[in-house]
Amino acid sequence: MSDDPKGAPRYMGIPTFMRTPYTPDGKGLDIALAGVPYDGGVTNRPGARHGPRQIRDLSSLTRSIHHVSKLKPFDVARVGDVGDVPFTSVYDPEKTMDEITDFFSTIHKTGAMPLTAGGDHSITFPIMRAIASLKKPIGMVHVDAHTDTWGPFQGSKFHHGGPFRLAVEAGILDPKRTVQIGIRGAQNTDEGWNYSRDSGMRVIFMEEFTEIGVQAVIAEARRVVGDGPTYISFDVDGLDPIYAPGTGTPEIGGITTIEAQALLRGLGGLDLVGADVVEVSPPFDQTGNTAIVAATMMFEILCLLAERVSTR
Ligand SMILES: [Mn+2]
Repeated sequence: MSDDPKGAPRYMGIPTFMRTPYTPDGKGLDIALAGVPYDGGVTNRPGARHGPRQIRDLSSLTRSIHHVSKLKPFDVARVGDVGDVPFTSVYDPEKTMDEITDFFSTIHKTGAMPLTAGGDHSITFPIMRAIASLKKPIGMVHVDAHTDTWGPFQGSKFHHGGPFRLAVEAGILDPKRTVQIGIRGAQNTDEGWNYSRDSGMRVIFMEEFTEIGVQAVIAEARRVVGDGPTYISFDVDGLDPIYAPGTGTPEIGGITTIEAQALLRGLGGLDLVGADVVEVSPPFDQTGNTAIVAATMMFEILCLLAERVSTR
């Protein structure tokens, strides 16, 4: 929302994402800010179901002019908050996934691009189902500590460690146009790392990130995704937990916030089709800083999407 200095103070009113108008049908929007309050897919510490509400609250700090590009995203694109996926079956993961796909299909049909706040990372597969097709599989820039390409766990494939294996198996995510950035941390098996590598994904472990630096990572990400349709999925656990402690499965030795901002700013001009920021868990976010970080990364991504809208 335009930050009119004569307008109401930013802390007032009912919180929507970045103080944009609540637009539940998505009609007339270029960019739809959405919430998916679901954490039934976590393998360890829960709480990400409370992410959208907390990010909405803290995103009231958002202002209207990007300080580097000087872009005014709310002036060049129509941006609104389409609300949360209205769940009816949160105890049934498969039905929950279908409800997420239905919600984003409705938005996709209006022509709006979704920018989503999670929720745990299991929500990205059903979002991709809504905006990608077998005819046009999408590529992805994926920031995360984990590849999220693991197989079934505890009898279910719909957990937050597996969305991108599901998307590849469904034929809607092109692994050869997928780059995973910031990967690190010990695992109990190596099958997820192996799946990423063997399917053709470009995996940039944190050690390589540190070695080559953010500008080389940007160049490599752009080379991998090319000029085809591309999704950005940003897991806050890709960041070092000193910047984003409020998350379910933190891993030390991660990306800094300024590196992540530089990385996102380096993705301008790609054929972006949507994005999400996931895994903010407010119960582990005592200061609210993780939600501020997530809202700020959403603003960085919003500027990319708005630039894309303004040039198409
Ligand atoms: Mn993840």
